[in-house]
Amino acid sequence: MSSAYQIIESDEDLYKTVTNDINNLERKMDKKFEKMMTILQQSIENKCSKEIIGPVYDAAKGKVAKQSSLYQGKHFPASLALDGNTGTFSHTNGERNPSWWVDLGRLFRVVRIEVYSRRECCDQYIFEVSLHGKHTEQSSNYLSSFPASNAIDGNLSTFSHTLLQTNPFWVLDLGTVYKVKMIKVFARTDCCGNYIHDMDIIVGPTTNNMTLCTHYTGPASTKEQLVLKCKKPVDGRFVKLSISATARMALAEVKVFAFV
Ligand SMILES: [Ca+2]
Repeated sequence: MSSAYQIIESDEDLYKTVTNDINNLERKMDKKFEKMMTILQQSIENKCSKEIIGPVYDAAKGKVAKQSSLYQGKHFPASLALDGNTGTFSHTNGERNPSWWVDLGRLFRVVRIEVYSRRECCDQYIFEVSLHGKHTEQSSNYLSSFPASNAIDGNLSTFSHTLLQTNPFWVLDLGTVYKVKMIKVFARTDCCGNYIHDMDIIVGPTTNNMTLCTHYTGPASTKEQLVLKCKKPVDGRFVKLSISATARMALAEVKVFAFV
């Protein structure tokens, strides 16, 4: 056997040895890789079970909500849409692009948003129409210090007052049409509550198109607060109180309530 053949034979042995070593190494690496992948997979699954696939819950409960406006500047805040009670509701003013939003406090993976509409609408709710800054008139002024606007200044100690005349009246312009259901009339607190009697309350979209809301015979007492409900809701922008007699009309305060 020549020396050249021995070298080749020796190289074959070396080749086999190296090949075996490589195969062994690959198997070890495969096992380690397999183990790493198993650990990684378990890690992902654990994370998913806690943060992604975990139990779905209401992340908005108790969080801070806001909305683009409050109805009449004070009613139905955004938080009423998160109080867990479907009998209450949030409500904006009538406006362009109204919006409501909630700050969840941190990042969440949101999977579902449930929105509930008002359960009962809308005849269940009447609310005071803000009269601040609204236009008022009366049939005459007893004195300049008793203007018609004294009846909507929020102060029970000030009052409007007409002259003694036939069919005195007081009229309010709400600025927009409401579905009016109730009027509260506050008599003077110092005296003369009995000035309020035989009073018609009429409501309408224009002063030429008015409908009787209700009639109050009276007379009222000093400091009395009259709650006068329309027999049925009346769509109106103007609210007029008039006495069908020769009388004075004096009103400490008037409040109008309408359906939302
Ligand atoms: Ca007043």
